[in-house]
Order: sequence, then structure tokens, then C-alpha cells
Amino acid sequence: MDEAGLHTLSRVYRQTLYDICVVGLGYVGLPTACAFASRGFRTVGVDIKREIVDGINRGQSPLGEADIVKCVKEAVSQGYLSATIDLRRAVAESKAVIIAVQTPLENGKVRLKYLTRACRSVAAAIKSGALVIVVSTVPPGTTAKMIRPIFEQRGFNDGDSFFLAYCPERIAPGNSMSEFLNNDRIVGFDNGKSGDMALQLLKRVTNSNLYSTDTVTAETVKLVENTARDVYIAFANEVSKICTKIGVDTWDVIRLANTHPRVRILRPGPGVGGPCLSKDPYMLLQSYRDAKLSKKSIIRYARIINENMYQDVMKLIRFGLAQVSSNRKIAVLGTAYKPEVGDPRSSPSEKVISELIHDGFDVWAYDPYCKETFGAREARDLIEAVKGASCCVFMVAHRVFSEVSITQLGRFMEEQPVVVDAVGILPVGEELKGNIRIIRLGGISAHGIC
Ligand code: SAJ
Repeated sequence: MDEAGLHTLSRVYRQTLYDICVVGLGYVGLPTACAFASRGFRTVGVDIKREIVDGINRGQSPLGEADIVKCVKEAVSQGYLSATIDLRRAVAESKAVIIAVQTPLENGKVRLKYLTRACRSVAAAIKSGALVIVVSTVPPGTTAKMIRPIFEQRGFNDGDSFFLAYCPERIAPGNSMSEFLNNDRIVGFDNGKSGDMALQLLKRVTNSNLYSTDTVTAETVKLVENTARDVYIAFANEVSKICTKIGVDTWDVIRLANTHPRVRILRPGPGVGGPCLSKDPYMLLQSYRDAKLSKKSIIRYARIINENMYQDVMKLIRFGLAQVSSNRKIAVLGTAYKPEVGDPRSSPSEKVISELIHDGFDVWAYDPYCKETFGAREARDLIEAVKGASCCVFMVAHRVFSEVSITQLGRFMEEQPVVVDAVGILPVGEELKGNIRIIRLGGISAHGIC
């Protein structure tokens, strides 16, 4: 970073060891740290997990994404990136601090304990003139009502002795670095000087547009974005149920409807996984003034639809198996929460595997990117997973799965096997291939089943 940039970052032109300190080196914090380090900022990451910190300092990324793996290796060896568990020192030695800790949902309520703790620690350690940017997803009003007061209690004034902004992250796991650098961003601030500081910094790591607003609007935008996606997916899932009842192929209907210039229907599937879309709508629902309205909200219904889609998959499996043998082996293909990632958090496969195990099946799981099996037996490869099975279920649309020949797969399975496609990976129209019965979620073969 050049001298002018360093000066705009710090009101007090003191020397620091680092330009940027990222607190929390998880799915958001690590790509953030990598993006800054890749642009030449002296970046330090802080995490409470020593194994993560030690790994990064050896140049090893805890995340498997190719860009991140490469960046951690290079940035650490070039001296642009390091990690520590010593938050106090890292924060005190940085011009800007980015807080990227988790804000999980527990028993239906958002828990801000990690964020509160992180903010308190940062407030106790920052030096006058530091910029603090929070990126964690939070209920609207959190920056103004909870975060800023924590710093004020330590004698800091926003826009004077420190600078505060709320800039929600928009990265999708699987492509984090590129999304960080290339997505438009919302920059929320309640003081002009703080806004200028945040914009100056983010301009250096963003190839796209930065949109300014106040902190509560920025917080709301983040929740609305993810809730919108959840509601759109719920609509696709509803279309699937309706088409199945009518007896037309959902995938064909959606493909044709999407030729309309103003229609963009998403894909139905076994449910919505991942750490964000299954949580953020509940955070938004907490902002209803009237609990009755919240109960009838389209947002809540969307959650109910998406959370229960796995039951449609179970109906297809049970129906398929009722037609065939007594063999109890079932292969579940895909345990990650979405294609091309190795992240199993809130994956719909968990519910399907649990039910199958509960029903007494011999369940085998295989995912080329994800080691999690949710209690199923782990198959080393696709063949081991399906060998001798009477049913296999495609739960994630990984590209490698779409390249599989069903006829060849069937050769390893029991006679007259069933293949259930919960993610639209197999071509429309194929219901019987040789002796293999194919049942597709939303397909004509599902007619009368769910
Ligand atoms: N899914 C469907 N049908 C679709 C698209 C997705 O069933 O047509 C399912 C996926 O299989 C997966 C789930 O939805 O189980 C979520 O996947 P996703 O790719 O839609 O979203 P995330 O959770 O990986 O990332 C989202 C992103 N938000 C939006 O696209 C609005 C990302 O930009 C956010 O940064 C991220 O949430 C977050 O951290 O909040």
C-alpha cells in the first residue's frame, strides 16, 4: 500500500506493523484477509483456534478453495499475511480492523455473543484513529444500538477518535476471493468521515461499485438479499409440487417460463442448506412489530417449504423402493450443502440420511468434496457407494455427478435399481433406462407421489 493510502487510513500518522487486522478467520474472514493481502496490504488475521492460526502461518489454508489455498501460500511467504491468537496486539498494531465473526441462530434466536465479545476486545485494544468495519450479518439496528456504544464506553467517538462502518459481505462459498473482489458492495456509516475512510479502503479491494448508505439500511439490505433468495427458491419448490400434481415436468415448465423477459425462476431441490439462507430470514422476521404478521409472513412460509422439501425426497425414495427388492443398501450422492463446495453446514442430505438410518437402511454416502457423512457409511468413491445398492439418490448437483452414465452406474447396483434425482441433474424425460427406474423430483415420474 502506498504512503498516501496509509495516511488516509490513519488520522494519527503513526507507524503500525499492519494495515489490516481481520478478526475471525472463517468462511468470510479468511477470504477477506486474502483479498487485502493479495492487494499488498500488510494483513494479520486473528482467530481463537490455534490450529487455524498455526496452519495459516505455515502457508496452509483451512479452506479448500483453490484461490484461497494459493493466496494463503503466496501471501504468507511474501510477508503480506500472517495470523495470531493475540487479538490485543494485532488490533493495536493495525490501522483498520475488520470484524467477521459468526452470528448464529440458536433455538430460533440470533446470538450476538461472539460479535459482542469481539467488539469489546477490539474496543479495548484499538488505538485512536483506527477504522473499524463490521461485516457479520446482524439484525437491523445492531451497529447503532450495540456496536457503537461498546466503543463509546471505551471513550471513542465515531467520526472523531475512531471510525465505524458496517459493510455486509456478499461472498458465496466456493468462489469467495473472486466474489469479494468483484461484487458490488454496500457501505453503511452514520458519520461522513467514517464513511470516507471506509470507502477509501474498500475502493482498493473492490473492482465494482460501492453504494453508500446508513448502517441500519446496510444491515437490512443484507437480510433482505438472502431472504429474497430463500423466497425465490421456495417458489421454485412450490412450482415443483404443483407440476408434479398436474403431471407435467417442472424442469421443462421452468425452462420455458424463463424464456419470458421478466421471469427468472430458480431451481427446485431437496431444501436450502448453508449457514446463511436458512438463518437470515429468521433474523429479518424478528423485525416485525406485530407477531401475528410475522406468523403469516411469506418469509416464514418460504422457510417452512424449504425446510420440509426433504420429505418430498423421502416420499420418492420410499415409493421407488416399494416397487423393488428387499435390499437395504442405499447410496446418498452428495453431502455438501450445494454444488462444487465441501461445506456440509445445514445440508439437506443430513435430514435424508437421518431418516433413512432411522428406517433401518444401510446408508452409504459419497461426496467428492465433502468428508461429512452424517452417520452414513463413508464410500471412497462412487462405485463403492452404489455397489449392490437398490437405490441411489443424487442430493447435490456437483458437476462430476452430471457426467456420470446412469447405465454404467446401474451395472454396479442391484437388479432393477431405483435412481432418485433430487436436484435436476438427469435429463428431462428419462424415466426408465434399461432396467433402471429413474424418479426425478418435480419430474413426470414423481406424479402422484408428492
Ligand atoms: N438452492 C436451490 N435452488 C437454487 C439455488 C440454490 O435449492 O436455484 C440451494 C442450494 O443448493 C443451497 C442453498 O440454496 O443449498 C443456498 O445456496 P446459494 O448458492 O443460494 O447461497 P449461499 O448460502 O451459498 O450464499 C448466499 C448468497 N446470497 C445470495 O445469493 C443472495 C451470498 O451472496 C451471501 O454472501 C451468503 O448467502 C451469505 O453469507 O450471506
